Amino acid sequence: MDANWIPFHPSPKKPDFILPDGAVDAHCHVFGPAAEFPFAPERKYTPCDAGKDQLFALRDHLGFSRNVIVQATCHGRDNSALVDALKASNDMARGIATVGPDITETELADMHNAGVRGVRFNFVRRLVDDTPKEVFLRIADKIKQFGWHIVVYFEADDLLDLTPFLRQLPTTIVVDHMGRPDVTKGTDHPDFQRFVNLMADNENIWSKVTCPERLTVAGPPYADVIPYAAHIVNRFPDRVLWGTDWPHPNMKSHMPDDGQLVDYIPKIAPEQDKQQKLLIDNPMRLYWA
Ligand code: 0GY
Repeated sequence: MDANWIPFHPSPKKPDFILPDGAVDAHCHVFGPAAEFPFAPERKYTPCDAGKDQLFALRDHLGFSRNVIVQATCHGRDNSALVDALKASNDMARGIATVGPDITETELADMHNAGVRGVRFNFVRRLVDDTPKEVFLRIADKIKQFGWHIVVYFEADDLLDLTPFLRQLPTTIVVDHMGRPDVTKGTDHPDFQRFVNLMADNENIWSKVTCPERLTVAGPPYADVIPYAAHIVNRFPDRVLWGTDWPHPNMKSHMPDDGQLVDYIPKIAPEQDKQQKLLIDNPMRLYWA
């Protein structure tokens, strides 16, 4: 692993918040293990191993029932570690893959049978090289017949430029980490309001209210991020997802305790009906229907 890599928390606490039966961790990854699933040559980072057995053990420890595993950029377009985890999950995991424009219908069908339900388009420059929009549109055209959706990851500063492209996508779109707002600006700031308006204007756009540990300036327990996530949950309760982001790639300031992250959930969704939607109804509709 990279010299400055911070490995995932070795012994997260048991959450104080008891997750409802059937809760879905809708954003997490697997890394390797590299001996079995080598990292991609074009990767921008080399992480520690964090395989499916460790992910499933964390799921059980925290009280989740299911996982949605998102292909991590360190594996490039080789989705083998992801598919292996899905096949081992006993139907308790779904996946988001990364594919190129030359992916065939047979390859997509095989991934669908393994549990893949979408692709990720990544615009974060420190993670991936630039992909032309036409390439993404070709991929979108191929995957839509499978009923898949598209997960997009971008920085807040890129939202304005990306909006016309997002409007062109033919599927449900899930935005990672609320579009990464700058939490020093306030929820009324035009930048965050631009993201809120994007969701208000486009009913096919969902948001993961994830990664307070990435967005925070104050640090744990992430009080400075709560108003942003609570705002999105309140306004769009039927289009939000929550996940741990284990094993937390590229964290530089600190490594979160995953149990403490679960304790953050009732702070952004205090009402039981909102928790039910966030943790069960929404991810089940999108991934297991
Ligand atoms: C995340 C965030 C990051 C990394 C990746 O696939 C990835 O490498 O998603 C990041 O570095 O911000 O969602 O896990």
